[in-house]
Amino acid sequence: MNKRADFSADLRKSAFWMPYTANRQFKAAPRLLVRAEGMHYWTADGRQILDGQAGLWCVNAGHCRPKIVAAVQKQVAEMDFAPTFNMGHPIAFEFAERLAGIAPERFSRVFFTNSGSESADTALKIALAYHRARGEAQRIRLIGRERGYHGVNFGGMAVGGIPANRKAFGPGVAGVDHIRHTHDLRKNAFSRGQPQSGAEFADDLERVCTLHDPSTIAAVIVEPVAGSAGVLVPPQGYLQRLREICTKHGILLIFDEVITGFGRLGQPFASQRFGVMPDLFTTAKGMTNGTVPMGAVFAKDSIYDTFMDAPEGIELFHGYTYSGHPLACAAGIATLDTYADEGLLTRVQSLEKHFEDCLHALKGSRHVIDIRNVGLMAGVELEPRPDAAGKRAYEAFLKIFEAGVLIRWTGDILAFSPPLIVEKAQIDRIFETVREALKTVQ
Ligand code: PXG
Ligand code: PLP
Repeated sequence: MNKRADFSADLRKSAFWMPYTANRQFKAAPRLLVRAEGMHYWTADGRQILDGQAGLWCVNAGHCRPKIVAAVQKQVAEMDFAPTFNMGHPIAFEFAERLAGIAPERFSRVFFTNSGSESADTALKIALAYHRARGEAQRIRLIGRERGYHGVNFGGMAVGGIPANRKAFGPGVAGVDHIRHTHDLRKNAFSRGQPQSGAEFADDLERVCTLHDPSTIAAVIVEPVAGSAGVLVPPQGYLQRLREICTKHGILLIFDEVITGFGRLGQPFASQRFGVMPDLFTTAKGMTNGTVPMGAVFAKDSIYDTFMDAPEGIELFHGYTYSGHPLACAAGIATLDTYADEGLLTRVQSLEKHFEDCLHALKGSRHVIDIRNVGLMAGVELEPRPDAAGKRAYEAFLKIFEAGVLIRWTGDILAFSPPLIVEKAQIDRIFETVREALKTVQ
């Protein structure tokens, strides 16, 4: 057993201020992961855990894949870091080319970031600067959606629509507004795949356009499938309608594909799955299989070309020290190789039906008020306890973890997003574990 596996310190005074975690509760009863391989984690006390959430929606090819490990090891020994401001290194160019190669047609430009949050802010800034570059500097408004998640930086937080992520942090960014979310339990509970009803929720964008004058709006940003808010699947026709309204008013449509990108829905990107093209889209997570932090914004050629029509000089005053970091690029190229070798970007097509059937067999289990899914993403919504929202799902999460399966919980929703290498028997095991746990959840 390796040294870290013996870790058993009292964490109650630990220096680590943990993200999105109830620090005092966690540190009093920690759950520590020390090793990972394929579909599994191992805990500090030696238990094997089936990973039902791909790390944090990111480890799409499973853990510690040999090609990726080797590529990172080789790169770190060869060239640890090199700047991309006024300098370059070959693998950043190579990786961008490879990414463009799996993107939808006419998305052949890629801007590197280090996370989904940075991708969201980068996309919003590109949208504003694009309109300005083409003489429409009055387009300064950014529109998000209720229950949207676009990371934690100021831009992404402002267009985001999860109240708890916003309320402690002041007024945010000026000129932001939101359209309504698409969740409709009354009509769409227990839908398999895209709900039939609700395309008209997209018309809420017309309301916002009327309110502000559409010529002041730069961009609308939505997740094709809302992930963090609990897997909200777009109603049939909804994304098409959003696209039409944006086109009609000259507004850029940004898809946030941080979760939906890299095969989660059975195509490289959700735009391909749903047949609706945005103008910009953001990615991160599965881009490097979670190995090294990295994100990217993909831009339509016409957007990039607009910037390149300007007089000679820096076309976009934006970038991160680590944009195109060599280790991340090495991990990313090896990730795309692994996806290609194993057909992972489309593998979900052959798993989706089995996943859906096992998932929906939870209908009728105690507390379950909705089940929803698309691709290899699913949410199971539990009825909240009176006066204790979120507690029931947390209890379920703990019981499921004790039974050897890691899943995600958010509010009173259990979320599922296993690595795309998952086998059918492992899908059975995940949902069987959930079914058993729900029998004892209060
Ligand atoms: N956009 C979307 C659509 C996301 O899902 C981000 C942006 C931000 O990415 P970074 O890399 O900055 O975290 C995300 C991230 C959850 C959960 O539990 C979801 C995310 C991150 C952590 C937890 O649902 N999504
Ligand atoms: N803050 C300071 C003082 C800096 O010098 C820099 C980058 O040079 C940043 C923040 C931004 O850091 P990064 O490029 O890693 O996002």
